[in-house]
Amino acid sequence: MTTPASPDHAEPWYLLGAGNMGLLAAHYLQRAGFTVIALRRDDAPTLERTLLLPSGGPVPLQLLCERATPAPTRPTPIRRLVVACKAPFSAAALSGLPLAADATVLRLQNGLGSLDGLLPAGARRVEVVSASAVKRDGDAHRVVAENDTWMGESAAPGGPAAAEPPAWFGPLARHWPKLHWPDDFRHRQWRKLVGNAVINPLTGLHDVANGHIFEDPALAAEAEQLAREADRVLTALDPTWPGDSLPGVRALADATAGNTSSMRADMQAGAVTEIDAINGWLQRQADVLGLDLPAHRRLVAAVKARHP
Ligand code: KPL
Repeated sequence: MTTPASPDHAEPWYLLGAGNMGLLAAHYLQRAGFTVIALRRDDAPTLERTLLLPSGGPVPLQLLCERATPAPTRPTPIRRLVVACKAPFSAAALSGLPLAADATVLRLQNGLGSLDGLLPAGARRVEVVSASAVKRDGDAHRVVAENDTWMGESAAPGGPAAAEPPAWFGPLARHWPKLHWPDDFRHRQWRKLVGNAVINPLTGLHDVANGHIFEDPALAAEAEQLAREADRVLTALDPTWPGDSLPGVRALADATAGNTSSMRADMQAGAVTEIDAINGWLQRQADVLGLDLPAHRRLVAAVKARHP
């Protein structure tokens, strides 16, 4: 079911990164009546994928591809862009892209800061935090869980409250299950960040499922130190940060106990990891604040030593 086109639907969304989460976002955008154009390196006319939704059978997903799309459907410069590639590929993926000076960019990636310095000064960056889970299943992409997704523009700590949602948000939220624009977006984003900063490198380095961390006393102690260090930085950045991340991290590890974290999967595949956008972001904030994060420092070094 799609929504009839309105003037706001005339502007297509371009998609950078047609992986699990990028395809899910493209599916919801299409359901809401938006045209989605995939940015690909090849000359294929369309991108054909299959989504397996929890609520039903296979859903064919067909996206136009940029190089094969005629100019009236493919306006340039690009005014709306979803960035769903892995964080470390952002700079290469965005390089040379004709982005409008006031483009809207939806960032659907783990970690923080991966688009810093890469967008035009007037771009509107909307950050996305999702608890949904999508996995490759043979040739298809299985949506394991359609959980809450939050969008927002993180105001600087101590700055004004986050802005009102853009006009396209309402139509999209009618077709993207459990999509929210919360007032406390930054804290939600940070909670996800801390979860990733504890679970991802520990599961990657020890090659264990998420639930194993709190079953192993040594890993649980490491997790506690990582959460404490993250809280120290985040509280220094924003005194309203509750500073009690460990129970949330534990709940996330329990809720995803059988999962292979994205960093474990990357390390198993010998692929570049998102450590710089996750623990590295915390470390960079700590450096500016003059704080030391020994547990994060050790983990960043250990992950990079295995997969430079
Ligand atoms: O987001 C995740 C990831 O693996 O990147 C978690 C929540 C840890 C689930 O595996």
